[in-house]
Amino acid sequence: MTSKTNLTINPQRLWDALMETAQYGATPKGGIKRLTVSDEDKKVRDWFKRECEKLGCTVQVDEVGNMFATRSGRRKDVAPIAMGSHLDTQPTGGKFDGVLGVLGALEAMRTLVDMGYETNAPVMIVNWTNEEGSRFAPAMLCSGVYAGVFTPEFAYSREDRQAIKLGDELERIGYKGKEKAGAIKFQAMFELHIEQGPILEAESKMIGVVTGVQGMRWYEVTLKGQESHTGATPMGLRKNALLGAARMIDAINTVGLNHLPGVASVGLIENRPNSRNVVPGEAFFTVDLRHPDEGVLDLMEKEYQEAIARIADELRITMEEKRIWKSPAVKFAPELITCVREGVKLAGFQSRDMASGAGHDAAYIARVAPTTMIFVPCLNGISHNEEESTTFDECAAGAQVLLNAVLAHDRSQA
Ligand code: HGY
Ligand code: MN
Ligand code: MN
Repeated sequence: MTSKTNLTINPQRLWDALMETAQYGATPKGGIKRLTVSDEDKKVRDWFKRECEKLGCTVQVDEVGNMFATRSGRRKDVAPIAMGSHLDTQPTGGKFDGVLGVLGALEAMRTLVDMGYETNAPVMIVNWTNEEGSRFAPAMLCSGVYAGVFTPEFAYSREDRQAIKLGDELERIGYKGKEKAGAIKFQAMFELHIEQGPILEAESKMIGVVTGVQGMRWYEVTLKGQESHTGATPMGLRKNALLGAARMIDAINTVGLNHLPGVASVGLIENRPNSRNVVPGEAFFTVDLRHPDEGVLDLMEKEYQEAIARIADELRITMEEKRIWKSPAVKFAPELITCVREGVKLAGFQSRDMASGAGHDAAYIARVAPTTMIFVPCLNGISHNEEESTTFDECAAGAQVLLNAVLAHDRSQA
């Protein structure tokens, strides 16, 4: 067994794994549509399980489908050091969001095995179920179950827009495991992820040393007006739900502009009956508010709720609004951030500290174990887009720093 401290990952093998798994849910535009617990997700989970077992890892699955692949270390009496992220994607997702974190961890594990390197603590890779929250809201749902934020029953009950339940889908694809959520322990978690924003690229930095995640809140709004004939209903007598949604969407955008660097977005909208010559009687849309400061988020929430109530009143439509998710701002573990800094230095990359604009499983895991993240750039900061692109060298840099950081933490615990 060697005990060198600067093991080198295999960049080509990592790239090949990224391209090989991109076939599961590949889209004509070069992205990935691998919605959580879909058939495509099952295929990539099966692939991931096989690859980890080939390395001699034990693979466990918990009751909400979270996957844990563990390689033993010298010590049997200490909890593993984990590297985790997610394999599910947005409907028009890219090849790297989440995937780089899981496959970068696999590459780190493959390197340890290749080099016959025995760590002090066991090392683990985690694939968290339903990070995206696109098919089943909210996001980071099953790392949230692991962290005790949601119950397994709540997760099972979540329905997609076709009223299919997450619990039934987990059963159907064979990933409703027998381990209790939260029962499989680890002493720390590092998450490698693409930045999904433009900062690292703009500053020509290879690595983001992530210090925390901003606060995030999701809401659902249902508007009810009156369906009527577009030709025979005078403008002044209409109760137009879609017009209400349009004005509210603009008002929500203004809330974001009034609280920079906060953000406010509407991403999903449904219009009923969606017929070209019917004044829309009903509209449904989702709201996503984020800011690093919880106090400002409270203000944004109040302003948005007041604005939509005023608009509903003006247009004589009814409005139902509810918050379905609140993930408070999170700070990561200083001792793990130090390991990332060591990992960056050993690898010889330029880096900068930054908070994460996007949500990640690490935000919930930080509640139950020391956690931190490592970012690499993505082209033009574009993500949640089939054109999402991170280079061969950037992927390799991230995986190398991930391995270095894990080994630095392992040595600090020895
Ligand atoms: O919404 C998010 O920030 C994450 O991509 N699920
Ligand atoms: Mn992600
Ligand atoms: Mn994402």
